[in-house]
Amino acid sequence: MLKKMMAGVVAVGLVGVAGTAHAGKDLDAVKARGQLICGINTGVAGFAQQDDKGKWTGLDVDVCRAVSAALFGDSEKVKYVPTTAQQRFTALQSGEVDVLSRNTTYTLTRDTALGLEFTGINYYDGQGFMVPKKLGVKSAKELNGATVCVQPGTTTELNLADYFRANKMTFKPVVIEKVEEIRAAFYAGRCDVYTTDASGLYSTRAANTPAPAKPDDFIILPEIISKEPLGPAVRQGDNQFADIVRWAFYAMVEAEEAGITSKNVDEMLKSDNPSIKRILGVTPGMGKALGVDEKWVYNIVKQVGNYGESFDRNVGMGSPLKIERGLNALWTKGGLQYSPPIR
Ligand SMILES: N[C@@H](CCC(=O)N[C@@H](CS)C(=O)NCC(=O)O)C(=O)O
Repeated sequence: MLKKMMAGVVAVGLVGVAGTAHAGKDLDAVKARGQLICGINTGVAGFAQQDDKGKWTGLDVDVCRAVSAALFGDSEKVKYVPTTAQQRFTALQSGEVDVLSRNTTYTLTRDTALGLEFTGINYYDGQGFMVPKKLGVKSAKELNGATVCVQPGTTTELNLADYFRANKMTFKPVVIEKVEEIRAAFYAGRCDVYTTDASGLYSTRAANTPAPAKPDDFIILPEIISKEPLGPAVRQGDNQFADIVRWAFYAMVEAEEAGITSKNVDEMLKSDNPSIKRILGVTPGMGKALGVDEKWVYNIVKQVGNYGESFDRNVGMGSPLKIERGLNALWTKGGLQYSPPIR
């Protein structure tokens, strides 16, 4: 086994030295198929949701679309595969999906032991608690003894246990895999508290509160108990494919910073700014380096929009969720969204 691994290491090393790396097997498979298979969640409004015609939209869906635009010049060459929190890693490891773009927290063990490669962070989040207003609870510190609804296979489950232990409180978990069932359980009062990423709480409250209850009947407590950097991931083993997924997302962030939008991108093709010319492929080189068409960023921005446009449309002020940019603002505006230079 060790010998085999060493042989692999030597082979990889040689390819690297020779600089003649071919597209890896994942990228080859995607290209041969002419379609990207993207694992998404089963339905979290603003992140991945399906309309009555079967079309998926959302912030996580836009990452899939950006990768498709970079690869095929067309953002719609994507097959979407809904995955629960528990199934998602197997779906990626087994090759059922090429990429996972599904409110998945980037952690050490997922990046190593699970064999994933995270390619960016498309939403900086943290875990929160939602409770019915009528409980009169104002702080998570008042939750001692509470019944808490939580999805298995999540960082949520782990943080929940840590938080209660650290604060010397107890809780009774109600563990339910399917998101629609956990929502139903919470709204039916089977648990006092629903805990997940704050984005998921905002989304659930805005889109899934069943009438006659109103979103305002529920509050999200002020404590954010964890870091949940959510981002796309691929399997380890195909660096070029990982690079394309990584830079497809960065391109959206870089475009926002450069002021390139889906509305002005055609005008921007005429810009004299050397950086914009490079980003949009007017000055060639970046596409070649990544192994995609020189118009890759143009295609992403024209068809999907820049990161700010995607954020506003799906989860921000242009959406029912009305989430503030907060940590997801560009670094130039006090946030954490930052793309390494496209050069
Ligand atoms: N970010 C956390 C939680 C992710 C997660 O699965 N959250 C739930 C609640 S918002 C979800 O997406 N459910 C949708 C589904 O199961 O399809 C993780 O990576 O473990």
